[in-house]
Amino acid sequence: MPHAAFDCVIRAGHVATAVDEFDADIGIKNGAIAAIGRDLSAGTAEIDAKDKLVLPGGIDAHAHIEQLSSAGIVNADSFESATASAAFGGTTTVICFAAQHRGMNLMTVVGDYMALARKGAVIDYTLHMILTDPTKLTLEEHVPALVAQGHSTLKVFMTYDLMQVGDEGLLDVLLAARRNKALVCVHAENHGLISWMGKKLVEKGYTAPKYHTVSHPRGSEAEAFTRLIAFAEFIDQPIMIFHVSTAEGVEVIRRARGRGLKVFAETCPQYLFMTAKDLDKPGLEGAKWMCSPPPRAESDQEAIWQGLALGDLQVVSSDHAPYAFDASGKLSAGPNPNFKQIANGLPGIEARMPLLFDAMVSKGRLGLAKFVELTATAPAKIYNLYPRKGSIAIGADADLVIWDPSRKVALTDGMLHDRAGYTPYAGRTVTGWPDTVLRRGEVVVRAGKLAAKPGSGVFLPRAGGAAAAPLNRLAGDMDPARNFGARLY
Ligand code: DUC
Ligand code: ZN
Ligand code: ZN
Repeated sequence: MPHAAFDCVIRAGHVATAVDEFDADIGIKNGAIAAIGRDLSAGTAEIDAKDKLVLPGGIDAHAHIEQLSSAGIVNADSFESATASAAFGGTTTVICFAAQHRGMNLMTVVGDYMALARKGAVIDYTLHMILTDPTKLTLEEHVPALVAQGHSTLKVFMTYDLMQVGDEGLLDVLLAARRNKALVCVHAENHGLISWMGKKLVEKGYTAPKYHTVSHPRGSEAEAFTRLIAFAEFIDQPIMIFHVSTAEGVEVIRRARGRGLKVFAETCPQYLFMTAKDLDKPGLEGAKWMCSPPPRAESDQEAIWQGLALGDLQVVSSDHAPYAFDASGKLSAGPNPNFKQIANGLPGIEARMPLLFDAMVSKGRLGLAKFVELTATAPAKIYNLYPRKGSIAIGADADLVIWDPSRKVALTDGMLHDRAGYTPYAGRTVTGWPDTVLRRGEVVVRAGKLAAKPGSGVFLPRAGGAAAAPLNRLAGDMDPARNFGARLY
């Protein structure tokens, strides 16, 4: 019997990319897309996608997995549970973190997270390296060595007592990134404002989870974005601003991009679908909706949607950071914590794509092509995974989601596959859900069952790529031609 031309054919689906939609069969060979056409010859396996959409597997570019927090607690998920949860939600690539805490050796940290991922991941992965201790050793020896191994994003915090790097540390990291052609991702909020407000609120007895939102004044975001962008322009280093939550923040980014700066920006479902009012619950219940920055107002949601529509923001990631509602997570400081003692973060790796599909396609905001762009193609391009990931094209990895656009799913606590034990979206019904998910041509989810083995995900080494390339618009004080010859790069 002659060999089939394809290992698998996905037949008669409605294929969508960030630019096109068409009815076609997709032929898969050796984990990659080998043919897109009508009436392709038979594959060894066949998947009927009639009345379904065929979409690129999602890329979640911001997820905290098995990560140790500065307070010493670990996220509820293992690599296995987080990536399985991702796959059930239609995500086939994740960018998670290797988190250096102060005093830690970055080489060891990255090695440790890589070992965890290698053991557990069921989808493909790559890392952002969190730097909280940007010493000379870290920046001049470890960062170059790790970038050469394919770890080409550095992440820094401008807030959190034990994580923030301060203005000089931020400049040091921006400069190291420029030297190594890496991108810098930033959690940008004004530390002093948040720290001061947190203390004042607790001092006066305002300790419930809802006061977490008040302790992160909205202006702390625009101020930090403005300072960060000034520093990035000064060093001539591209940046990605994580989890934009306010209208003013969007405005600052729009102005910077209008001046031609390489400022990329991300938001998350919590800033599109939740508001500060979600934290206003009896007792400690509001802790389940606590994340930083906090959810804001409906007017911010609208401004963020507009920012996505106009391209000021390019990516929607989950910022998955699950903590169980018990002593292992949200209540780790005891049964009666004030909001400052409660871990920040929400589960979201599985709900990200369905929530966005429901809003963008089923309810019609921005449409199917933009959904694909925000959830897969744009993160692939910015993080230099494209064209291997993020689209449906000949030669690309066969990371494909066969999506049922009409399936209605009521979200409830416990129905998702992460280990938080709750979803902040419980009570919502979404229309559209992933049916079958393939990663490099292998079925990883089918009929509600996981079919992939732990450790079957692979590491995706990345260089910085086009997004991380500087503009070569040197600030006068950094330009030897204009600073009396001082060479600072
Ligand atoms: N905020 C962060 O900065 N990281 C993880 C989760 C969160 O809410
Ligand atoms: Zn953050
Ligand atoms: Zn985060």
